[in-house]
Amino acid sequence: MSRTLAIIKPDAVDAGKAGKILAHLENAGFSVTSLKLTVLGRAQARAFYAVHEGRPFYDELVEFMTSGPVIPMVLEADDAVAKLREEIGATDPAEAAEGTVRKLFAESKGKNAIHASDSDENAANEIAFFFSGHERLGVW
Ligand code: FUP
Repeated sequence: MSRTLAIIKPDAVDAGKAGKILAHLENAGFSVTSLKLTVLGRAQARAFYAVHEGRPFYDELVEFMTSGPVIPMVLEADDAVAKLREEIGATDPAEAAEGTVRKLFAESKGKNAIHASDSDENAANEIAFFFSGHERLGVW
């Protein structure tokens, strides 16, 4: 078993799709081991996406990710990082495979419903970014 971080993004939360996305992920075989609803501040969003700083979509991405509540969660499964990347589909929903979260629930490449960590190292850092101490199941 391993863990990864997912974030249901503001477009999906605002559209009332969070429950359906959560059910989709549970049906796909993930266990939710931490979860919260929160709002990202500007500095937090900039730091979370620091790897994209300087790219043309960066400011819009930060603006979008701070535009409303997000739902970060820790998901556990065998090979969780790769499994979740497969379940969410391509960044642009127009290119995402049938049955993936982005194909089913995303609006556009920018407003694409869900984030998923792309490596075990990033998963560990991103989990620590959102959840600390007793918020991380198995840590207390
Ligand atoms: P992904 O790992 O699929 O979430 O995609 P990236 O890490 O490449 O990009 C992070 C986020 O930046 C995407 F979810 C949406 C946004 N983005 C754009 O808006 N336009 C782009 O061309 C690329 C990414």
